[in-house]
Amino acid sequence: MSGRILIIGACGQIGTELTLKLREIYGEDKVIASDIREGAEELMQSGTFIKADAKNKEQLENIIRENQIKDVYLMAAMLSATAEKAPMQAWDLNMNSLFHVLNFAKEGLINKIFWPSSIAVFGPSTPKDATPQTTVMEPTTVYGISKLTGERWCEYYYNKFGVDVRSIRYPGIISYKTLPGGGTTDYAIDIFHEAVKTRKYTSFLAKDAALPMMFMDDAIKATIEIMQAPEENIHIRSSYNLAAISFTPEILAGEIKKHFSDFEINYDPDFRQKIAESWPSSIDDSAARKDWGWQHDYDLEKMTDIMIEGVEHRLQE
Ligand code: AKB
Repeated sequence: MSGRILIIGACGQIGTELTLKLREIYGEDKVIASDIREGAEELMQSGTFIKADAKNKEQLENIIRENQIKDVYLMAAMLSATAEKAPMQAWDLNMNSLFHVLNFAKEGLINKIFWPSSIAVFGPSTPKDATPQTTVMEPTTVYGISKLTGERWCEYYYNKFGVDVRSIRYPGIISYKTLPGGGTTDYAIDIFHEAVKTRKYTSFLAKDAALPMMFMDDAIKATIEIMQAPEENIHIRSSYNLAAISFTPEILAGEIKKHFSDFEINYDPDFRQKIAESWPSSIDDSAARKDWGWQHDYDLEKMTDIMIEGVEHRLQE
Protein backbone atom coordinates (compact mmCIF):
# COMPACT_ATOMS: atom_id res chain seq x y z
CA MET A 1 0.00 0.00 0.00
CA SER A 2 1.52 3.35 -1.09
CA GLY A 3 -0.16 5.96 1.12
CA ARG A 4 -1.04 5.91 4.77
CA ILE A 5 -4.27 5.20 6.63
CA LEU A 6 -6.01 7.70 8.94
CA ILE A 7 -8.51 6.62 11.58
CA ILE A 8 -10.67 9.50 12.78
CA GLY A 9 -12.24 8.67 16.14
CA ALA A 10 -9.47 6.15 16.84
CA CYS A 11 -9.94 6.17 20.63
CA GLY A 12 -13.54 4.96 20.66
CA GLN A 13 -14.77 1.41 21.21
CA ILE A 14 -14.34 0.22 17.61
CA GLY A 15 -11.66 2.75 16.60
CA THR A 16 -9.21 1.46 19.21
CA GLU A 17 -9.29 -2.17 18.11
CA LEU A 18 -9.47 -1.24 14.44
CA THR A 19 -6.35 0.93 14.72
CA LEU A 20 -4.41 -1.82 16.52
CA LYS A 21 -5.42 -4.40 13.90
CA LEU A 22 -4.58 -2.13 10.96
CA ARG A 23 -1.16 -1.42 12.52
CA GLU A 24 -0.59 -5.16 12.85
CA ILE A 25 -1.47 -5.70 9.16
CA TYR A 26 0.10 -2.66 7.47
CA GLY A 27 2.81 -1.62 9.94
CA GLU A 28 2.80 0.98 12.71
CA ASP A 29 4.17 3.80 10.55
CA LYS A 30 1.38 3.36 7.99
CA VAL A 31 -1.54 3.94 10.35
CA ILE A 32 -2.20 7.34 11.95
CA ALA A 33 -4.69 7.54 14.82
CA SER A 34 -6.61 10.72 15.54
CA ASP A 35 -9.29 11.69 18.02
CA ILE A 36 -10.46 14.68 20.02
CA ARG A 37 -9.07 13.02 23.18
CA GLU A 38 -6.28 10.61 23.99
CA GLY A 39 -7.13 6.93 24.32
CA ALA A 40 -5.92 3.59 25.64
CA GLU A 41 -2.21 3.27 26.44
CA GLU A 42 -1.82 0.40 23.97
CA LEU A 43 -3.12 2.61 21.17
CA MET A 44 -1.18 5.72 22.14
CA GLN A 45 2.09 3.80 22.34
CA SER A 46 1.78 1.72 19.19
CA GLY A 47 2.12 4.52 16.64
CA THR A 48 1.42 8.14 15.75
CA PHE A 49 -1.51 9.89 17.42
CA ILE A 50 -2.69 13.35 16.31
CA LYS A 51 -5.29 15.25 18.30
CA ALA A 52 -8.05 16.55 16.00
CA ASP A 53 -11.73 17.40 16.01
CA ALA A 54 -13.61 15.41 13.34
CA LYS A 55 -15.78 18.49 12.73
CA ASN A 56 -12.77 20.64 11.87
CA LYS A 57 -12.13 20.41 8.12
CA GLU A 58 -8.87 22.34 8.22
CA GLN A 59 -7.35 20.17 10.94
CA LEU A 60 -8.29 17.00 9.03
CA GLU A 61 -6.99 18.37 5.74
CA ASN A 62 -3.62 19.25 7.33
CA ILE A 63 -3.26 15.74 8.76
CA ILE A 64 -4.11 14.20 5.39
CA ARG A 65 -1.68 16.39 3.44
CA GLU A 66 1.18 16.17 5.93
CA ASN A 67 0.98 12.37 6.29
CA GLN A 68 0.23 11.28 2.69
CA ILE A 69 -3.07 9.72 3.78
CA LYS A 70 -4.85 7.65 1.14
CA ASP A 71 -7.51 5.71 3.08
CA VAL A 72 -9.71 7.18 5.82
CA TYR A 73 -11.78 5.28 8.38
CA LEU A 74 -14.24 7.78 9.89
CA MET A 75 -15.20 6.21 13.21
CA ALA A 76 -16.17 9.36 15.14
CA ALA A 77 -19.90 9.52 15.90
CA MET A 78 -22.38 10.27 18.64
CA LEU A 79 -24.34 7.06 19.35
CA SER A 80 -28.07 6.53 19.81
CA ALA A 81 -28.67 7.18 23.51
CA THR A 82 -26.36 10.21 23.78
CA ALA A 83 -27.67 11.67 20.53
CA GLU A 84 -31.21 11.76 21.94
CA LYS A 85 -29.91 14.08 24.66
CA ALA A 86 -27.91 16.35 22.34
CA PRO A 87 -29.63 16.21 18.92
CA MET A 88 -27.98 19.23 17.32
CA GLN A 89 -24.46 18.29 18.45
CA ALA A 90 -25.06 14.74 17.20
CA TRP A 91 -26.22 16.00 13.81
CA ASP A 92 -23.28 18.39 13.62
CA LEU A 93 -20.68 15.70 14.39
CA ASN A 94 -22.24 12.79 12.50
CA MET A 95 -22.97 14.75 9.31
CA ASN A 96 -20.18 17.32 9.02
CA SER A 97 -17.37 14.84 9.64
CA LEU A 98 -18.80 12.72 6.83
CA PHE A 99 -19.07 15.66 4.43
CA HIS A 100 -15.44 16.57 5.13
CA VAL A 101 -14.10 13.16 4.13
CA LEU A 102 -16.50 12.75 1.17
CA ASN A 103 -15.31 16.12 -0.14
CA PHE A 104 -11.63 15.22 0.39
CA ALA A 105 -12.22 12.15 -1.81
CA LYS A 106 -14.18 14.16 -4.38
CA GLU A 107 -11.27 16.61 -4.60
CA GLY A 108 -8.82 13.71 -5.12
CA LEU A 109 -7.02 14.20 -1.79
CA ILE A 110 -7.80 10.64 -0.59
CA ASN A 111 -8.66 7.39 -2.40
CA LYS A 112 -10.96 5.37 -0.21
CA ILE A 113 -13.33 5.91 2.75
CA PHE A 114 -14.81 3.58 5.34
CA TRP A 115 -17.83 5.05 7.09
CA PRO A 116 -19.93 3.01 9.53
CA SER A 117 -23.69 3.03 9.40
CA SER A 118 -25.89 1.17 11.89
CA ILE A 119 -29.01 -0.94 12.39
CA ALA A 120 -30.39 2.38 13.71
CA VAL A 121 -31.24 3.33 10.10
CA PHE A 122 -34.30 1.09 10.45
CA GLY A 123 -37.44 2.08 12.32
CA PRO A 124 -40.72 0.75 13.71
CA SER A 125 -42.25 0.30 10.23
CA THR A 126 -39.33 -1.90 9.04
CA PRO A 127 -39.87 -5.70 9.05
CA LYS A 128 -38.31 -6.77 12.36
CA ASP A 129 -37.09 -10.28 11.61
CA ALA A 130 -34.42 -10.99 9.03
CA THR A 131 -34.62 -7.32 8.02
CA PRO A 132 -33.82 -7.13 4.30
CA GLN A 133 -31.06 -5.03 2.77
CA THR A 134 -33.61 -2.89 0.95
CA THR A 135 -36.80 -2.17 2.86
CA VAL A 136 -38.89 0.51 4.57
CA MET A 137 -36.57 2.85 6.51
CA GLU A 138 -38.21 5.35 8.83
CA PRO A 139 -35.79 5.78 11.76
CA THR A 140 -37.18 7.55 14.83
CA THR A 141 -33.89 8.42 16.57
CA VAL A 142 -31.55 11.35 15.93
CA TYR A 143 -28.70 8.88 15.45
CA GLY A 144 -30.71 6.75 13.01
CA ILE A 145 -31.77 9.81 11.01
CA SER A 146 -28.12 10.94 10.76
CA LYS A 147 -26.95 7.48 9.68
CA LEU A 148 -29.68 7.08 7.04
CA THR A 149 -28.94 10.56 5.69
CA GLY A 150 -25.23 9.68 5.64
CA GLU A 151 -25.95 6.52 3.66
CA ARG A 152 -27.83 8.54 1.03
CA TRP A 153 -24.92 10.98 0.73
CA CYS A 154 -22.39 8.14 0.40
CA GLU A 155 -24.35 6.63 -2.48
CA TYR A 156 -24.75 10.08 -4.04
CA TYR A 157 -21.02 10.82 -3.89
CA TYR A 158 -20.27 7.42 -5.42
CA ASN A 159 -22.79 7.84 -8.26
CA LYS A 160 -22.06 11.48 -8.97
CA PHE A 161 -18.32 11.80 -8.32
CA GLY A 162 -17.04 8.19 -8.26
CA VAL A 163 -16.03 8.45 -4.56
CA ASP A 164 -14.95 4.99 -3.36
CA VAL A 165 -16.84 4.92 -0.08
CA ARG A 166 -17.64 1.63 1.65
CA SER A 167 -19.98 1.09 4.56
CA ILE A 168 -21.49 -1.47 6.91
CA ARG A 169 -24.60 -1.23 9.09
CA TYR A 170 -23.05 -2.32 12.39
CA PRO A 171 -25.23 -4.19 14.87
CA GLY A 172 -24.41 -3.82 18.61
CA ILE A 173 -20.69 -4.52 18.99
CA ILE A 174 -19.55 -6.48 22.05
CA SER A 175 -16.00 -6.06 23.37
CA TYR A 176 -14.00 -5.91 26.60
CA LYS A 177 -10.94 -3.83 25.69
CA THR A 178 -12.52 -0.37 25.36
CA LEU A 179 -15.87 0.58 26.85
CA PRO A 180 -18.57 1.82 24.49
CA GLY A 181 -20.15 5.22 24.99
CA GLY A 182 -23.79 6.13 24.75
CA GLY A 183 -25.34 3.27 22.77
CA THR A 184 -28.59 1.35 23.25
CA THR A 185 -26.80 -1.98 22.83
CA ASP A 186 -24.27 -1.15 25.61
CA TYR A 187 -26.18 -3.27 28.15
CA ALA A 188 -24.67 -6.34 26.47
CA ILE A 189 -21.22 -5.13 27.58
CA ASP A 190 -22.14 -3.69 31.00
CA ILE A 191 -23.72 -7.04 31.91
CA PHE A 192 -20.36 -8.84 31.64
CA HIS A 193 -18.56 -6.30 33.83
CA GLU A 194 -21.24 -6.52 36.52
CA ALA A 195 -21.47 -10.32 36.28
CA VAL A 196 -17.74 -10.64 36.87
CA LYS A 197 -17.62 -7.99 39.62
CA THR A 198 -20.90 -8.44 41.56
CA ARG A 199 -22.85 -11.35 40.00
CA LYS A 200 -25.81 -8.97 39.60
CA TYR A 201 -27.07 -6.78 36.79
CA THR A 202 -30.05 -4.50 36.26
CA SER A 203 -30.78 -4.26 32.54
CA PHE A 204 -31.99 -0.99 31.07
CA LEU A 205 -33.69 -3.01 28.31
CA ALA A 206 -36.63 -5.38 28.86
CA LYS A 207 -35.92 -9.09 29.05
CA ASP A 208 -37.36 -9.82 25.61
CA ALA A 209 -35.65 -6.94 23.72
CA ALA A 210 -34.03 -8.94 20.90
CA LEU A 211 -31.31 -7.06 19.01
CA PRO A 212 -28.69 -7.96 16.39
CA MET A 213 -25.20 -8.14 17.95
CA MET A 214 -21.64 -9.07 17.00
CA PHE A 215 -18.34 -9.78 18.75
CA MET A 216 -15.71 -7.10 18.14
CA ASP A 217 -13.29 -9.38 16.25
CA ASP A 218 -16.01 -10.10 13.70
CA ALA A 219 -16.75 -6.38 13.30
CA ILE A 220 -13.07 -5.59 12.75
CA LYS A 221 -12.74 -8.46 10.27
CA ALA A 222 -15.76 -7.19 8.29
CA THR A 223 -14.46 -3.61 8.29
CA ILE A 224 -11.05 -4.61 6.96
CA GLU A 225 -12.46 -7.12 4.46
CA ILE A 226 -14.87 -4.66 2.87
CA MET A 227 -12.01 -2.18 2.47
CA GLN A 228 -9.72 -4.83 0.96
CA ALA A 229 -12.38 -6.18 -1.45
CA PRO A 230 -11.89 -5.42 -5.16
CA GLU A 231 -13.85 -2.30 -6.12
CA GLU A 232 -15.98 -4.24 -8.61
CA ASN A 233 -17.30 -6.51 -5.83
CA ILE A 234 -18.84 -3.62 -3.91
CA HIS A 235 -22.32 -3.30 -5.41
CA ILE A 236 -23.96 -1.40 -2.54
CA ARG A 237 -22.67 2.11 -1.95
CA SER A 238 -25.16 3.16 0.71
CA SER A 239 -24.32 0.54 3.38
CA TYR A 240 -24.34 -3.25 3.73
CA ASN A 241 -26.50 -5.13 6.25
CA LEU A 242 -24.19 -7.17 8.47
CA ALA A 243 -25.16 -9.86 10.97
CA ALA A 244 -23.73 -12.45 13.33
CA ILE A 245 -25.93 -13.20 16.35
CA SER A 246 -29.20 -11.94 17.84
CA PHE A 247 -30.27 -12.30 21.46
CA THR A 248 -32.36 -10.80 24.25
CA PRO A 249 -31.07 -9.74 27.70
CA GLU A 250 -32.75 -12.88 29.08
CA ILE A 251 -30.94 -15.18 26.64
CA LEU A 252 -27.60 -13.47 27.35
CA ALA A 253 -28.16 -13.76 31.11
CA GLY A 254 -28.86 -17.49 30.63
CA GLU A 255 -25.53 -17.89 28.85
CA ILE A 256 -23.69 -16.00 31.61
CA LYS A 257 -25.36 -18.24 34.23
CA LYS A 258 -23.55 -21.20 32.67
CA HIS A 259 -20.37 -19.58 34.01
CA PHE A 260 -21.73 -18.05 37.24
CA SER A 261 -24.68 -20.06 38.57
CA ASP A 262 -25.38 -17.34 41.22
CA PHE A 263 -25.72 -14.57 38.61
CA GLU A 264 -28.95 -12.56 38.99
CA ILE A 265 -30.55 -10.25 36.47
CA ASN A 266 -33.28 -7.63 37.02
CA TYR A 267 -35.03 -5.48 34.47
CA ASP A 268 -35.66 -1.74 34.78
CA PRO A 269 -36.20 -0.49 31.22
CA ASP A 270 -35.57 3.23 30.59
CA PHE A 271 -35.80 5.47 27.50
CA ARG A 272 -33.43 3.17 25.63
CA GLN A 273 -36.09 0.43 25.58
CA LYS A 274 -38.14 2.53 23.15
CA ILE A 275 -35.10 2.90 20.89
CA ALA A 276 -34.48 -0.87 21.01
CA GLU A 277 -38.14 -1.53 20.14
CA SER A 278 -37.77 0.56 16.99
CA TRP A 279 -34.81 -1.52 15.71
CA PRO A 280 -34.74 -4.94 14.01
CA SER A 281 -34.44 -8.18 15.99
CA SER A 282 -32.35 -9.87 13.32
CA ILE A 283 -30.76 -8.93 10.01
CA ASP A 284 -30.54 -10.51 6.55
CA ASP A 285 -26.95 -9.90 5.43
CA SER A 286 -26.92 -12.13 2.35
CA ALA A 287 -25.71 -9.29 0.08
CA ALA A 288 -22.51 -8.86 2.15
CA ARG A 289 -21.98 -12.62 2.16
CA LYS A 290 -22.43 -12.80 -1.61
CA ASP A 291 -20.59 -9.64 -2.72
CA TRP A 292 -17.45 -9.72 -0.58
CA GLY A 293 -17.55 -13.09 1.15
CA TRP A 294 -18.62 -12.01 4.67
CA GLN A 295 -18.73 -14.81 7.26
CA HIS A 296 -18.89 -14.41 11.03
CA ASP A 297 -16.78 -16.53 13.38
CA TYR A 298 -18.32 -15.93 16.82
CA ASP A 299 -21.61 -17.35 18.13
CA LEU A 300 -23.18 -16.48 21.48
CA GLU A 301 -21.38 -19.22 23.41
CA LYS A 302 -17.93 -18.44 22.05
CA MET A 303 -18.44 -14.71 22.55
CA THR A 304 -19.59 -15.20 26.16
CA ASP A 305 -16.55 -17.37 27.01
CA ILE A 306 -14.14 -14.76 25.61
CA MET A 307 -15.96 -11.81 27.19
CA ILE A 308 -15.87 -13.33 30.67
CA GLU A 309 -12.22 -14.26 30.35
CA GLY A 310 -11.36 -10.84 28.91
CA VAL A 311 -13.22 -8.84 31.57
CA GLU A 312 -11.72 -10.97 34.38
CA HIS A 313 -8.26 -10.41 32.95
CA ARG A 314 -8.77 -6.63 32.63
CA LEU A 315 -9.99 -6.38 36.22
CA GLN A 316 -6.85 -8.12 37.46
CA GLU A 317 -4.52 -5.71 35.61
C1 AKB B 1 -25.98 2.06 19.49
O1 AKB B 1 -26.54 1.29 20.30
O2 AKB B 1 -26.27 3.26 19.37
C2 AKB B 1 -24.91 1.49 18.58
C3 AKB B 1 -25.46 1.05 17.27
C4 AKB B 1 -26.35 -0.12 17.18
O3 AKB B 1 -25.17 1.64 16.27
N1 AKB B 1 -24.26 0.41 19.23
